[in-house]
Amino acid sequence: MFTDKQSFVDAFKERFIALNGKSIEDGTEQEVYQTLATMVREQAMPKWIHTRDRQEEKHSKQVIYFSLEFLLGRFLYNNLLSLDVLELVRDGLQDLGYDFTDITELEPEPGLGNGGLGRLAACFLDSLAALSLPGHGNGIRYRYGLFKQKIVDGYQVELPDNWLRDGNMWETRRQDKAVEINFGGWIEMKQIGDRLRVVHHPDEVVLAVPYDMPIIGYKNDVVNTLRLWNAESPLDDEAYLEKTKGTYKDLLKHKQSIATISEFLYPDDTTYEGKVLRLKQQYFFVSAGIQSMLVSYLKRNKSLKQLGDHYAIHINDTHPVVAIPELMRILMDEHGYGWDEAWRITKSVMSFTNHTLLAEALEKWPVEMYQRLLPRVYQIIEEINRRFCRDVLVNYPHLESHMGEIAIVSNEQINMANLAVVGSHSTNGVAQIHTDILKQREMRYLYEMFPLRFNNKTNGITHRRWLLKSNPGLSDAITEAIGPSWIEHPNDLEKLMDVSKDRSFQEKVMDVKQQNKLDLAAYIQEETGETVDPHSIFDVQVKRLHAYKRQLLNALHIHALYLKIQADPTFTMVPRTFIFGAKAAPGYYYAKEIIRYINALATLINKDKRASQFIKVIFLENYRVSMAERIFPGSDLSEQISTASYEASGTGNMKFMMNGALTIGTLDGANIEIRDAVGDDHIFIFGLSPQEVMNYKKFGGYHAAEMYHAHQEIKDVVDGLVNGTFDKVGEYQFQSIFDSLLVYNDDFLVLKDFVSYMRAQRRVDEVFSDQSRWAESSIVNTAKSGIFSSDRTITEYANAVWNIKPTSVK
Ligand code: 4GP
Repeated sequence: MFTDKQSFVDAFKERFIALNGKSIEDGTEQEVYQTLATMVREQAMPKWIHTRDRQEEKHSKQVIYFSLEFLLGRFLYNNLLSLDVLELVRDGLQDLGYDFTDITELEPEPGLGNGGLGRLAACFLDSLAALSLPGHGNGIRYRYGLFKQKIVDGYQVELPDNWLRDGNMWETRRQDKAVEINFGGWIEMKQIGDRLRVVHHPDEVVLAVPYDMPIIGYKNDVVNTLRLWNAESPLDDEAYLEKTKGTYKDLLKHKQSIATISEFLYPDDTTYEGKVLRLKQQYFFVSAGIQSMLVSYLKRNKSLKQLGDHYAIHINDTHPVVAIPELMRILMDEHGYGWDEAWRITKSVMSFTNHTLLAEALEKWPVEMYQRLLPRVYQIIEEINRRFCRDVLVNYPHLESHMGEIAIVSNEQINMANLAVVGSHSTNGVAQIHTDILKQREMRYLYEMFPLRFNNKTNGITHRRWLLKSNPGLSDAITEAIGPSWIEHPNDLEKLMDVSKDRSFQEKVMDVKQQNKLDLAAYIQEETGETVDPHSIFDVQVKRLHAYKRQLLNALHIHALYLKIQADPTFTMVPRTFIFGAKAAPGYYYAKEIIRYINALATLINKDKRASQFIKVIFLENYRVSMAERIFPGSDLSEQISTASYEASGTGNMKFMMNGALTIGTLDGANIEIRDAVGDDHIFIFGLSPQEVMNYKKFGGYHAAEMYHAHQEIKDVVDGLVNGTFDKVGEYQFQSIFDSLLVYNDDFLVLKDFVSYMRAQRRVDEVFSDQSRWAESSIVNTAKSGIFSSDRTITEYANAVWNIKPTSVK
């Protein structure tokens, strides 16, 4: 244990020798990182055990957050912060001759998620621990996280992310807690004693071995657990050969086939592929998570009747929905409960969040695949469906004609979202508008049947990582102005409203922003070799690349500015640096073409002497959590420009806002709530409303070609995609983008919103030219961002969905 700088330095030297067998003078930075992480772990271990003991002792109800994705980012810095030893470690390392930042950046980044949904899960774990709530994560220990992105001649190239190569300092393998998972095979009804029992004879058994990671609460001694499962062979090698009478080659094949279950995170956040393997992954971590939950529950309780008073399972999107029939199976087949009792218990435990309305992401599984891979689970799904349909016919006969839409099994497919609603006690959307659309459109009939199950929980972000850690300059300025209470009570940021018009505070905030922009400019230089003007507006769009998020609209605006600069020798504007970061799913051709377009614009413009005086375009490759931490603090303008009604919530929008960037955005997702919080004067809203978009989608009436012919500016940029403009810089044309707009009638209404977007951008220029006005808006954004802390979101889930209470461990 270390409590001050000197005790840390002494302990460090000792540990370094013990771990590395050499003195610190001969050490590498990697060894320094590993020694430090080991020491931090040791500091957390007793608290980890203590937290578990206290939670058990107090019979605290626990929530387990089941998620196929946890986009965690690095731990070291946050762990030091939470353990309240950050300063002394930083100073101690300096005394030892090491740069703290260099050391923390050696930590491999667990990118075990695609985007919003996975990052939200990570923020939730942070808030659960910070609020002393008994809440843990359950997921997969992917050997490879989300791919690493390289841009080669404008094209995205994917490389594997071998994040475990040098080991993961935060995990503990818990072999003793391994459980078996059964796949395939056949089902038999067997008389055992006086009961007829279902017996499953699987044809593949996989061992799920948990690796636990401590989730350390902010200065409260709480340490919760993220349990990630690794797939392994249940038999040791000799036993396998003995049992199967196979050869060594068979053994290797068998091991490889099992290992693939926890090998890769699927690099797609809107579609599913590699179907069987993906289904295996889902069942694998869900069954393992439920089994291990029941093992610890049954240590202290005999009956499972009150399971719902002790545990909640949260189903993060449709991926873990198989938890519902799996818990039913265990309750009935392994513990002998009857259907009704098992159903009551299951519903009391389960709750579900939907994260997107995109049809391709609302999973439907072929019946045949389920039957083959999970024969018993499928039987249960079929029975749930049968009872549900009967209920509809008896109690809601007018819904009979909609049966295909609301049934759990229809058209030879299992509708996982329907199963989730029917088999849980709570379904929520992630922003008010998204929940409203779920209720009124997407799930209107289920809503009619179960109105009380539906509720909204607007997303949030952890202000500890996204402000306190990533923006120390602004954090200090805030604390100086209003005191430190905001760190524990983020709503106190509101106190900044009192100083939003104060000139000296405005200057302070703008100085901090300028310094952050200089840092970001230096990072851009390092990453891309481009020099950017730190006094230009840093206009940033960072998020997954998807047509509905409309990076294209942003790119067309840049293209239009370029054409204006070319055409008008007297043209002038407030200089802008357009910054992008985005990964496209490897199989998503169109998204990759947009990346190529942005990079082609960058080549065209950045090389052009005159144009680059006004605008520059930067595409930062391999956008990830650690990069995001460097970008948000240095951003002026946050691009949240999805087609209204398509973005469920967004969370990047909240991170920008908290860091004092102003939003240019559509009335979509949580942008609406951001607008409501800051007021119209402090945000740039443009474009169609959600209702207008939904009307176009439902009734038609939008003709992209009309926009093209009516506005010369639109015609010029759209033509620019294919008229040889990019030949100048050796790039190919962008025919598929051109076609998406004009031949396929612009699904995401990019051209429809173009003029309004251009106008909003000119308003941005105007406001930015008045630095005091901009500063005030920036302060208002930070001041109003407290409600977007995930502490607020988690408190709402804890009270209204999970019914869990803080358990102090001090
Ligand atoms: C995302 C949504 O697209 C985003 O709007 C939301 O903020 C986030 O979930 C968290 O709720 N969805 C996904 C996905 O990442 O894979 O569906």
